[in-house]
Amino acid sequence: ASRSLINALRASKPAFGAWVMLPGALNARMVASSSPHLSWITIDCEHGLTSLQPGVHESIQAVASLGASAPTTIVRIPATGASADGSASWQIKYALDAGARGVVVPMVSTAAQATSIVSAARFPPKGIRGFGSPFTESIWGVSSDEYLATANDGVLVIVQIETREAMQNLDDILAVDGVDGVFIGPYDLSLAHGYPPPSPDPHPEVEKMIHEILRKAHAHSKKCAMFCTTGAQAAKRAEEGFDMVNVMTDKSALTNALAYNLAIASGD
Ligand code: 3PY
Repeated sequence: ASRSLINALRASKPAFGAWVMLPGALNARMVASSSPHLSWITIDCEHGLTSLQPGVHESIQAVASLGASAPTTIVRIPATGASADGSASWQIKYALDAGARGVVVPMVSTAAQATSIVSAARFPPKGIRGFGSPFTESIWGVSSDEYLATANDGVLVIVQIETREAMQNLDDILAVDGVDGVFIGPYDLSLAHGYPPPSPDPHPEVEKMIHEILRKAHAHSKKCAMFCTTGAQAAKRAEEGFDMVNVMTDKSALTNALAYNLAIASGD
């Protein structure tokens, strides 16, 4: 169901997800209907090809039309924490107005940035989110009043830890009230610290940071999410205690499956 991620997190079960890089509502719906093991999808507007308007609206509507079996849909916005009071703020509004159940904000480096992001995602008096989208209630299947009453607690705010500054400010970021969880970006975290990107596993020094983030997130009672590229890697991360584990992207699912089957077909 569209609350499947929130239910899994409340039950402290690892929730597996998939990353939507390719554009189009049909693609998002196909990813969303791929497996009963899928609790959530992230529509990636940072590096992926879905536009915030109208792309995210169309994709979320298409996923929601799957009904009770739909995974929870969250959106990664393009703007980073550095613009927490500017672009990130209105991009969070666009994503949530489209009916997203949560936002992922890249490269959040300070507690002040995290505080602004929480505020952008919550209606007053908790935050500064404006009310007025005519789309949210039909996607959530509730009345407009009910949406207003439940959205603050029903929307996940997830900040990405993937910069040097974020590692220095980790405890302060994790202490911000209203941040539901942190998402580790192993590629950017590696590059920011002068290590090569994971291939597929991160450098041992990056691995230490990943485990420090996991440990500290749980010490602050926050959820910890990890980006993986294979099912085997995702199973290992779930075993290690990560709460949300991205298994792979739609783009790599497509190209890997084609390459694998073409190799078999041609006797390679
Ligand atoms: C990273 O690894 O940097 C990510 O943000 C995952 O897409």
